[in-house]
Amino acid sequence: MTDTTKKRVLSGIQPSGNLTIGNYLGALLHWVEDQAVYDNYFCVVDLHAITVPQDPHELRQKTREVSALYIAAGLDPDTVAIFVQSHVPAHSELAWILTCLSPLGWLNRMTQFKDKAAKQQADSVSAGLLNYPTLMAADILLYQAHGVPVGDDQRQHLEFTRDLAQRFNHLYGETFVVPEALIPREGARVMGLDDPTAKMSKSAEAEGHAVYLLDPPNVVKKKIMRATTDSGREIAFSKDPEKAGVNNLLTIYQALTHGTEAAIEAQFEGKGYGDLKKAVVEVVNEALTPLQQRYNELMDEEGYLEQVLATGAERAATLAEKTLKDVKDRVGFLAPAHRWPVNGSR
Ligand code: AQP
Repeated sequence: MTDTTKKRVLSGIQPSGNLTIGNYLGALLHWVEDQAVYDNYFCVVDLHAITVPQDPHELRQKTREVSALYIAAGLDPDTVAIFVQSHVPAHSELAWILTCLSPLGWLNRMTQFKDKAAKQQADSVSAGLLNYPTLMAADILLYQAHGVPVGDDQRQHLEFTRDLAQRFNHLYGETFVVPEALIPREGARVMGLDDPTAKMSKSAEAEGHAVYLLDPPNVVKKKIMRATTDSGREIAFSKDPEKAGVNNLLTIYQALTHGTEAAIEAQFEGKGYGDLKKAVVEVVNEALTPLQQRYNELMDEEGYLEQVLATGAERAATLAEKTLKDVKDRVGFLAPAHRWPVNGSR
């Protein structure tokens, strides 16, 4: 049931690869920690995933995997709506309407588009990749979400969503809640272990780049112990690009232990980078072991995930359809007089 006494949040993750501890620390962990505070809607954004090429079999498999990881991480499916984006057609419908209101200049400025487009041949970049932020705006605005808990890399897309909501409200009258980005203080930008100047990303292919949520403890250990650091000795939070590797390890440690910067620096005073890495391995495995256990149990329970996703989509669609109906009315679409006959019966 929708809880009208609480502020609403919506967020999602693309089933475009193996979820990383970046996705966990920047997003999922905070969804779980704050789920009692909000009225929660969390989707697996498969429509977003196809903005770059995906293997169909793998996409289906990853969609189940990411859904199960939401629950394994601690989201309670009895109170939180967990659903697959493409199961609620209103996302695509509102996205088209908003596409027609999105200035090309705004879309062309998005750094994620520029980064992802640069990794592909110019003539194979899809219009979907350019329109990614419009679809994301539709996801959020459909649910009249007050807050969107995301990592720092999504800040610009949130600004875009706010601008678009204000534009629509200005043109057609107050329709959408203008949402706030809820970016965590700790873990908002986890960097690659192999290259701490680049964001940790599930679609990056280099070995040792990311710790995945389903990595076994020995793999976690190997990846973290090999993380790039520098030739110095000082263990301190720092914005110096030379110290980005150590800063990244400290960031991961802080996001999982919630200590202050000063307390963590004091804890590692006089110790070496090897000690820091061992401590990070320990806290990461402490978080991942129970999550993986629950994940395996869920995947063994036949039909459970499907039932959670069906209930979640039903709950989401009720809310989404209401907003979409209002939007269609405001832009001037003629309301259908009746529903099309089902099964060919007239
Ligand atoms: N490195 C990160 N640090 C903190 N937060 C992160 N997020 C992603 N990477 C980091 C947050 O995870 C959520 C889901 O992201 P997404 O799957 O929708 O897309 P993304 O931001 O593009 O994440 P990836 O892992 O880099 O995916 P690919 O490689 O498929 O593009 C978001 O809240 C994001 O901020």
